[in-house]
Amino acid sequence: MKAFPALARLAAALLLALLLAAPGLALEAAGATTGAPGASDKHAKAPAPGPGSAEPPAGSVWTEPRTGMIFCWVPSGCFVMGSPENEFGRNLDEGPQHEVCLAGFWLGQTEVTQGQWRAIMGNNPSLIANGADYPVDQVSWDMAKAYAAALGKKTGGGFRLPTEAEWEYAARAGTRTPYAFGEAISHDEASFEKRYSLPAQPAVSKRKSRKGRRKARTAAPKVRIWPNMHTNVAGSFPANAFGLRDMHGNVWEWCEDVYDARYYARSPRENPLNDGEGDARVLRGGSWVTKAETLRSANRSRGWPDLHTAFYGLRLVRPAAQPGPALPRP
Ligand SMILES: [Ca+2]
Ligand SMILES: [Ca+2]
Repeated sequence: MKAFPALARLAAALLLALLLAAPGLALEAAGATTGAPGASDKHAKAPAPGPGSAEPPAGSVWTEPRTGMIFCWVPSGCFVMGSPENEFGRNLDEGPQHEVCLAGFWLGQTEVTQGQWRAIMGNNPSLIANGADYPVDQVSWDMAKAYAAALGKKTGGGFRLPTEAEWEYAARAGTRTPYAFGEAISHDEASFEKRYSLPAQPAVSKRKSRKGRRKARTAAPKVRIWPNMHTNVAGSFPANAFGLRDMHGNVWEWCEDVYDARYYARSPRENPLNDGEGDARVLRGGSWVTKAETLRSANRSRGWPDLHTAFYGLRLVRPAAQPGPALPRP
């Protein structure tokens, strides 16, 4: 220490005093030497395709030979998932908005049709059984999973439901507006808000007066038929920038994820999939009977896995031969 020059000792003392006087500077200095984790990859690109597996060109399509099901290539990329707080019809579970990056995948151009369902399962569960080209309805999440597995078994390919993030990325197709077609959606662009009425059920409350109960019992059902109760032929409406049709409306589409209203606050940036605790599964895109705001790209809904209604259908993913979400085996 005796050899340590006085000038250097003075400089070291001055530097120490400076660091103590300015804790922010000390923190920054520490960060600069250790490297804050995650800071350097903040603006990284989407997960790169595996070695030697170049992505198909944008706009590529592939047809599954047995069912004729057409798949559109959805290229790798990043997007902002969720909706801004001022979006009309927004629910709290659409936030916080966060960046998500996905590996590319093939996604059904349309919802699975009744003909495509029958070709693999030998039946048609649809309530609105208007023809082979209409989307299959009355499909539960369990049934959708079984269809994906059966198609894979019969054709030797792997098929699955989209993750919730894949679904929203595909629905947006590069847009940040509520719909892929802009700020609003019209009946020339999607199947929604069709009116139907169930026969009126006498709803008698125990708290009602005797007169009220008698009136309810004798009231004639207001509507005996379900007017306009139908889906549209799959693919009737314009495609989005990825070539996909009916992401907005027609039938709700099941996703793989367990529904969790708070998932966005903790979901990973790359290829998120909520396979955690919970029973309800995610439904996306609204249906032929729901309001325009339910069709928004960011809207999230849910259903029990065995619930099947005339509003629920599906669309399939054919995984690319490259790293993607680790999904449970069917
Ligand atoms: Ca749909
Ligand atoms: Ca919702």
